[in-house]
Amino acid sequence: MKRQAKTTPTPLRHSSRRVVLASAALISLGVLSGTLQAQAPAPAGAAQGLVPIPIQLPKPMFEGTPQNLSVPNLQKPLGRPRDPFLAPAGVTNVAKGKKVTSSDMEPVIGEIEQVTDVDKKGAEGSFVELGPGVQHVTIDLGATHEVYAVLFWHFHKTPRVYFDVVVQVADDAAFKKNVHTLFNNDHDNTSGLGAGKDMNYVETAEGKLVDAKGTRARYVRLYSRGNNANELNHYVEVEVFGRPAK
Ligand SMILES: [Ca+2]
Ligand SMILES: [Ca+2]
Repeated sequence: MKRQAKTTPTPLRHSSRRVVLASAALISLGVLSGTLQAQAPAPAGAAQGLVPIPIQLPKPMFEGTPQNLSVPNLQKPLGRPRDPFLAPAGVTNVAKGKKVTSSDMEPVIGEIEQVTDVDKKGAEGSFVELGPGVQHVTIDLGATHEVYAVLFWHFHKTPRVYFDVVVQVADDAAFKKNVHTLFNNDHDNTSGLGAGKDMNYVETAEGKLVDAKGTRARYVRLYSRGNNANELNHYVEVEVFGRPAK
């Protein structure tokens, strides 16, 4: 009896240990494949006919991303280049050269057309400066598009955080019809567009990329409310990656 009692649980212990080891192996395989996927996402998306959108980044004006900015709810820098963003083949920057209107049509510096003029340089002369407080720019894509990503640079000459950034798309210029909010980091609803859960971020030459998930829209609007250096609002460029809706 004593021997049986002693030996019977032994195989159980072994087999449960094997299960634990097998699980650990599976978990590490999962982690490994996750890592591989992050480094080379094209093959994963290729099965669904997805390819990286053709992003061309401007020359960086500073190294790295400083973390000593005293801004609450600030997203940690990724510490490496952003992963390629996948969308259907043929998706391009459909905002290029498109008409832009703004809550401030008489900019302090520059012209409103600079928002979609393809110049993404961080230097003086390559950004438009809008007045203080809540301001927005609205891009008319000219027709309904499937929008996959909105990529924008407020300013990247020096590291800055722009406040209450909200990105919306709609069917009409007045933003009454079929309005979708794609990004909103106005957590306390200062701008009255609803409280958002997105984080503050530091502007860099990579720009801010917002996933638009193929939403159908004709108009794209971006709001901001000054930045950590001054009360003014700036835009270097806004790109909208999409294709005409069928
Ligand atoms: Ca520009
Ligand atoms: Ca706010």
